Amino acid sequence: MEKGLNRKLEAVLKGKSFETPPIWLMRQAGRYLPEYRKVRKIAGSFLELCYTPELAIEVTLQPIRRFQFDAAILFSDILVIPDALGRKVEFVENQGPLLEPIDVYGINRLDNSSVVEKLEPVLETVRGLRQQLPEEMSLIGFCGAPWTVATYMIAGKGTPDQGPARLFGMKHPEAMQKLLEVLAEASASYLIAQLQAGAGVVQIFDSWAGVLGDDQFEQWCVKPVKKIVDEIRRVVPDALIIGFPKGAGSRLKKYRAKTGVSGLGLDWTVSFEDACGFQRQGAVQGLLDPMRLVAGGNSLDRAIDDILENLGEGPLIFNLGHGIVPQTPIENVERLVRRVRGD
Ligand code: 1CP
Repeated sequence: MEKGLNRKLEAVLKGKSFETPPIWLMRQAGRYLPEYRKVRKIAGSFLELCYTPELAIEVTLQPIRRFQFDAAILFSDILVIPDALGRKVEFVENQGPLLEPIDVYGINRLDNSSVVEKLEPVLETVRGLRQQLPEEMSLIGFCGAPWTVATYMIAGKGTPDQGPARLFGMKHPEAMQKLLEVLAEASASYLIAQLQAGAGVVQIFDSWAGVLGDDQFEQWCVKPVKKIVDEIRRVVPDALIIGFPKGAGSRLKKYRAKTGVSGLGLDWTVSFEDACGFQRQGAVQGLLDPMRLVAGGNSLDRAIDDILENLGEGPLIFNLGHGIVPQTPIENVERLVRRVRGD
């Protein structure tokens, strides 16, 4: 039998529908879990946790043990790519990532020739996870999309609307183009290596796609993601790839058609009417507002039922419209899984 044929998530990405959709949650490993906070403490720094296979495997498996999701997502971060490119990357407690902001000079000196080699500990985590997970459980690998990773490299931190990166791209269009190309090449090799190490699906997170104008969306979001998808499929022709351009709204249809991703991640601002339209082109994932999972109760139940009623007949991956937030009560995650599965 073809490997992974009995995995629901993979089947949905190939266009199949199920009465009970597969479910996993973005950021399913993380600070809302006490067992995560414990391991995080032992690891010392966040990057140390990402680069210690034994610990990264453990935190990847924690939410699977608790909630029996249909897929595990590799525990890592999108900012391991700038780290592997030799940029200074740090995660400050309760503050988020801090990087040394890159300039035109820094961009011209970037060298992506040893990115995959430097990320060997992450690949070891992927191999270890594939060995430990049951055959029917999917393993998702991931990277950040070039634009989103570039926003952190340029500003040196998270910002509300990525003003610094947008401004940089307007003042230095050629350097921006170069940065996105370097990141696309590095990300493609990294995702190919993850697929070869045992990931059955990869997701490209473009968390900041929604702050771009039309022309920039095409140049900075669609074009580099298409480059990654083309490069992956040249080496792994049947690769299953989920694209999540958060905030892309009405541009989502064009995004899937142009980039060639198999599945489309949707945030909670997408209407059911639009989501149904996208689903006619292939699998969709997401839609549930992470705040519903904090609220719980009726508000959560109604939102789950709406998604199942509107999208349950087509290829659907049940997920949030963005990552779980740290204040999410664990019992609400349990309630969500039970309701989706009809238990
Ligand atoms: O101290 C801690 O424990 C740090 C919290 C944390 C965690 C648990 C960070 C810092 N990263 C992660 C893990 C992570 N990041 C995963 C693991 C797999 C999973 O369970 O889903 C994934 C897929 C990511 C991806 C990621 N990192 C994105 C894309 C998705 C998204 O949330 O938009 C982004 C933008 C990042 C950057 C980042 N890393 C960490 C933080 C707090 C941030 C966001 C910074 C900001 O506010 O802009």
